[in-house]
Amino acid sequence: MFATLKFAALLLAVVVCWATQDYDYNDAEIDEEPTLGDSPYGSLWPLPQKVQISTVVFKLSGASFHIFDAKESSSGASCRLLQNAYRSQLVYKDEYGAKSINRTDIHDFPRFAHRGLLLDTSRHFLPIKVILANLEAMAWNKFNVFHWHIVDDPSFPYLSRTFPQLSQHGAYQGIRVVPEFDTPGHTQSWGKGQKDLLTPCYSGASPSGSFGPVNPMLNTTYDFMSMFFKEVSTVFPDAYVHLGGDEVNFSCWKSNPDIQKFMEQKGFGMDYSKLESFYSQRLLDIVTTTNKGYMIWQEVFDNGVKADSLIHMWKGNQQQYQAEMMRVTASGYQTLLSTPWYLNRISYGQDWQATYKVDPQNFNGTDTQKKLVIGGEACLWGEYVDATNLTPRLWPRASAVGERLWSDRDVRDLNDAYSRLAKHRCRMVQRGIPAEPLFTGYCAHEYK
Ligand code: CP6
Repeated sequence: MFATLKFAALLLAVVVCWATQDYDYNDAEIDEEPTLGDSPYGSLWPLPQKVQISTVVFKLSGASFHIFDAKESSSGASCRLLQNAYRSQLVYKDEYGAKSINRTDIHDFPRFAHRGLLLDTSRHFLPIKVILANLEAMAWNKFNVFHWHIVDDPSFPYLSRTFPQLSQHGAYQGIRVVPEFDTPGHTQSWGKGQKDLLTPCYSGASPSGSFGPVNPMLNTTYDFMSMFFKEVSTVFPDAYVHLGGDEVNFSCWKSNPDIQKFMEQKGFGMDYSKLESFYSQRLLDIVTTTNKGYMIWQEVFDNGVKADSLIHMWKGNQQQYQAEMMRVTASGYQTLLSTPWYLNRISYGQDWQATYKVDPQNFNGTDTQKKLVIGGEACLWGEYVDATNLTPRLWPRASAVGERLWSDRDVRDLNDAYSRLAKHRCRMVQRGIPAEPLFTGYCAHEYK
């Protein structure tokens, strides 16, 4: 084992022994002033138990240079960690650019087995990213125990599966995660791993080999959904799941003779939206047993499903969605607006302005109805978006939705918003979010 360590540490030493650092600290409070000259150990940290860096330098040629594990080494070629260490650290360039290596002997092991660091996540919220970054830094400093002081007087961020109310009431507010599992349409990917879940489509009298929406006539479908949503309800702590329900294409159901028979039995006639509602109602009943609330796209309401749910608007032009919100709230349902906030749609110009002008409560209805509008969501659908363009397409356009959903309804002066948003966008850029520009110009931080 030490042979392995020895070799790994050798590689490290090779790198650090020539690395020079600028030291810059205030020595006013230090009694004994340390010498600020270079250590013979460069920047090695923590110092190995035994290290001998010789002055013997080997010049390497790419053609003849090979790395072998020590005879006693148990690592072998499969050890990723060492392989990476070899690549990054073994060879350095001298002042003339020649690849070089110092002969170095290191014998290393930890003095103590428990090398811990305590972090406190109760006094302040610590984003996961920050915790992870510090675990990484712990590894650089050879700490091996993260002592997580997770809860205390101020907050309870531990999510207990057994006592979820502890974190529901005791944690600081963060960002809720509402997962959407969209069915019965938009489910082609489910069919690959779950036999008989989707409806086989027919071409004339025989199956065509393609599949349509979830098969609503089989009991196995509902057994599957029961088990699936039971799991989902425990994985995602939020009180809501989004059940989708949009854009169900009836052509496959229509083509299938078994579905046709089922329609007859149920007395649905030729109205396939009744079949869709049959499915939705059973799914909603299943999810109710998991003690979750649910959100659904507006079609489920349009099809007359009766359920205590949150209706999510996404379709139509302004006049159409305003009329729909009037109907939905008149029926007593809570609603969320997304229709005018499809940020996946882009156009040449300052399209944030139209986004900004929207008022989700601007429809014909009583005060009681308006109160049922609990907010909205900006949507960035993914057909034309991946990691390369997501962030600039989203920001600062989503900021306009953010202000509309946060600020008073009277905050709607476009000139004022432009000036603040341009600066806000620069601030995001400065913080590492590549938000696109609103228009021509530059950020103050770019010419400082
Ligand atoms: N996927 C799913 C989508 C869309 C919807 N549902 C969608 C529809 C129209 C536009 C963008 C996205 N891609 N499952 C609608 C809710 Cl413009």
